Amino acid sequence: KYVGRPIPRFEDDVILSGRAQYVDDIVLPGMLYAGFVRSPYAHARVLRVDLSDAAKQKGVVAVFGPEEMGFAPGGKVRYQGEAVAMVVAGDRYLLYDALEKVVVDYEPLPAVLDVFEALRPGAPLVDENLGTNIAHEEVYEGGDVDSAMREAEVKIEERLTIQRVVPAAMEPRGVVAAYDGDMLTIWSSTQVPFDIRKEVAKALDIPLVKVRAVQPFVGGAFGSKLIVYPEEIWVSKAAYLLKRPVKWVATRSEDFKTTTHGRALILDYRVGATRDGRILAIEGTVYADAGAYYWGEGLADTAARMLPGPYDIRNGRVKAVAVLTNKTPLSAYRGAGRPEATFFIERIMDRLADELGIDRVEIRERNLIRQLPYTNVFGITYDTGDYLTTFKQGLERLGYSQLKQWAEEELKRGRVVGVGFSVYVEITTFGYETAILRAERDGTFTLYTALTPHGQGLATALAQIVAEELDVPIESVKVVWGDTALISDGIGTMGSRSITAGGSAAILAARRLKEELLKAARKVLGCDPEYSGGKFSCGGKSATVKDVVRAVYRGEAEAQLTVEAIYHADSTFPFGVHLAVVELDPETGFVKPMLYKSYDDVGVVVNPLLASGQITGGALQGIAQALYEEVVYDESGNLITSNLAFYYVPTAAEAPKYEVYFAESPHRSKHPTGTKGIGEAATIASTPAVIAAVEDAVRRIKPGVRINKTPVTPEFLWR
Ligand code: MCN
Ligand code: MO
Repeated sequence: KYVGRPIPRFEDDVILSGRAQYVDDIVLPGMLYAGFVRSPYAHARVLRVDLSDAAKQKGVVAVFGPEEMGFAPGGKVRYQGEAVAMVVAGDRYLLYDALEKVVVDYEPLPAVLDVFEALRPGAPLVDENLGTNIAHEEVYEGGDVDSAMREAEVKIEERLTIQRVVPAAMEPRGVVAAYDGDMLTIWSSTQVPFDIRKEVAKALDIPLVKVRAVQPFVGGAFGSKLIVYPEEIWVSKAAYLLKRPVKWVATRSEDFKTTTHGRALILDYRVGATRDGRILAIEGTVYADAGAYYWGEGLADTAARMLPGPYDIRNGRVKAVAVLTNKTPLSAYRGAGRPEATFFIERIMDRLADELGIDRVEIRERNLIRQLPYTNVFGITYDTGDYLTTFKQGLERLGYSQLKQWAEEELKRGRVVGVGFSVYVEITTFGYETAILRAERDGTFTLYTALTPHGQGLATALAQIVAEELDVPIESVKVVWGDTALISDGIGTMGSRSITAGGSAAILAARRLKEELLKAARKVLGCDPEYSGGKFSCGGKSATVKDVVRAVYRGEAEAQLTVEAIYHADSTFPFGVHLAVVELDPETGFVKPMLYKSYDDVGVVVNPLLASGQITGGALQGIAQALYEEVVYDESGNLITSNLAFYYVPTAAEAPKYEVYFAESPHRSKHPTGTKGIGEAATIASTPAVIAAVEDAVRRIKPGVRINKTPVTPEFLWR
C-alpha cells in the first residue's frame, strides 16, 4: 500500500543537487537575448519610441516597437513597468547597453492608485475605452437580507482591508522560444503550458500542432504563473520572425513589477445577528484593487461567494467590484479569494463575539453548518464533512484551552504572548484533467500527466496512486509532465486541484489499462485470469505484465498498451482549524510567531510528508501576509517595494515551530482519489489565526484594540 505513506520526493535529488533544468539553464545554439524597455511612469501617453540608435548598437539583432508587438495598447502605459519596446541581441550585456539607447517620449498623466479614488466621479481613467474604472461588477444574493436585517437584534459594520502582496516565487518568470521553420517550441516558467500553446498558436496564426510548450522545472509560482503573459507571446513572436532561439528572463525588480500581484481586497460589511450570536444576514461589497488590466478575473467574486465560510448564514447580498488602478495587474495568489473570504468572516466572528461578550469558540459552535452537503446562500454546494465535530476535535487536538491558560501564566512572568485560531472551509479543484498511462516492454509503467507541478511533489504522489491502483512496486512507475508534445491538453496545477483531478484521471487510466492487459492476458493464458501484484493467473498458469506486453508486440494478443483518461472533477471542500501563538515585544511592538498548529480534514491524505510541507510553507506565506509583506507605491505610482531588500519575504528564521495534524476520521470527496486539495489551505487559514493571536497578545497590555487590516506592523500597534 502506497497511499497514505510519507514517501520522500523522487524530485528532491535532482532539485537539491542543482541538476534540475530551469528556463534560464536552457542554452540553445545561436540563442539571442530579449529585453524590454519599460515605462518609468505609472500612467503616461507614449508620444514617440525611437529605436534607431538602439538598432545600431553592437550585438543588436532586432528591435521591436509598439506597432510590431502591440506594446502599450491605446497609445499609453497604465502601470510602472509596462513594456513599450523590445530589443533582441546576441549577448545579455550588449542587450542591456542597447536598451539604454531606446528613446521614449512620454506625456505623464495623473495616476490613480486607490480603489476609492478610482471610483470617484472625474477620477483619471485607467482605460478610457471602458469609460469607468470599474472593470467588473456582480451582485451575489440569496434569502431575504432586508427583513433578516430588520429582525436582527445586533448589527455590526466595518471595513476590513487586505494589503497587496507580491507572490515572489524563488524563480522569476522567464521564456525561451525557438522556431526551426516547422515547429515553434516555447519553454516557460509557467503553470499553464497548454494555455501558452493555444494562445501563441492563435496570436501567430499557426496551427496548434506546430506549437509545443514545455514546462521545465519551475521554482515556485503560487498562482502568479497561471495566466499567459504578454512576454510569452512577444518572445515567441520574435523567435518565429527571426528563426533563432530567443531567451528572456526577468530580473527580480522586473518580476516584482510585471508578475501579477495578489490579494488587495477590501470588504465593507454589515452583519445582523441575534443577541445569542446567530448570524442572520450579511451584506456588503468586496472591492478588488485590480491594477492596470483586469487579468485576475473573479477574485472579488470568489471572496464574495465564499464569504459565509463554514457558517450557516441564510441571508446574504454581497457585491463584487473589480476596480482598475495604475498598478501591476492583480491575479491569483495562493488561495485567490479564499484567504480573503476567510480573513473577512473570521474577523467578523471575532468582532461579533466581542460585541456580544460571547466566547470565540462558542460563537463558532453556534453558527457552524450542521448538515452536509450544504448549499451556501450564494449557491455553492459544500460536499462532505462534519464541521462541528471536526472543529471540536481540532481545538482539542491543538490544545487551544491549555495554550490560552499558559498565555495567562506567561503574562504573570512578564511575557506577552497571544493565542488565536481560525476556522475555514475552502473550495478546491475544478475542471478536467488528463492522464496517459503506458505499459512498457519490461512491465513498468509511464504516466504522462497534464498537471504542472512546481514544488508540490506531484510526481511522487501520482506514482503512489498509480502503483497502488496497479498493485505494483512504486519504483516501476515513472511520472512525466510538462510537455504539450506528450499530452495534448489539460489545465495544470492550480486551485489545489492536482491530486484530486489529475490523480483521479490517473486512477481511471490505470483501471482502463488493467482492463486492456486483462483482455490480452486472457488470450495468452487461454483462461479467465485474475490480476494481482502485476501478475495474471488462472488454471495454474500465470503471466506477468511484461509477458503480456511482449505478447501484444509479437501479435499473439491484442490490447491497447497506452490508454488515456480525461476526468472532470467537481469542487471539493476541505475544512479545518488552525492555531497560532505569537509573542509580542511590549517595548518595540515587534511580533514573533512562535508556534503554528493545524488540523485539517482533506479527505484521504495521499502523502502526509507532502501534505505537511504544503501546510508549513503555506502558513508561512499567510503569516507574512499578517505581519510583514506589503506592496507600497508612492503617490505617483512608483513601486517603492521593488525588490527583496525593500519587501519583507520571510525566511526560515521567521518560521514558527509547526505541528501539523490531519483529521482522524476524514471525510472523503466523491472522486476516485477520495482527496480534497490542501495546497492552499494553510495560506487561507493562517492570516486570520495569526491576526487573532496578535490581537489577543496586544489586548493583554492595551485592552480593546481591534485589528481590521493587514499587515499588522509594530507601527500599527503603537499608533
Ligand atoms: N496532497 C495529499 N493529500 C491530499 C491533498 C494533497 O497528499 N488530500 C499532496 C499532493 O500529493 C501534493 C500536494 O499535497 O503533493 C498538493 O496537492 P493539491 O492540494 O492537489 O494541490 P496542487 O498540487 O494542485 O498544488 C497547487 C497549490 C496551489 S494552488 C498553490 S498557489 C501553491 C501550492 O500548491 N503553489 C506552490 N503549493 C505550492 N508549493 C510550492 N512549493 N510552490 C508553489 O508555487
Ligand atoms: Mo494557486
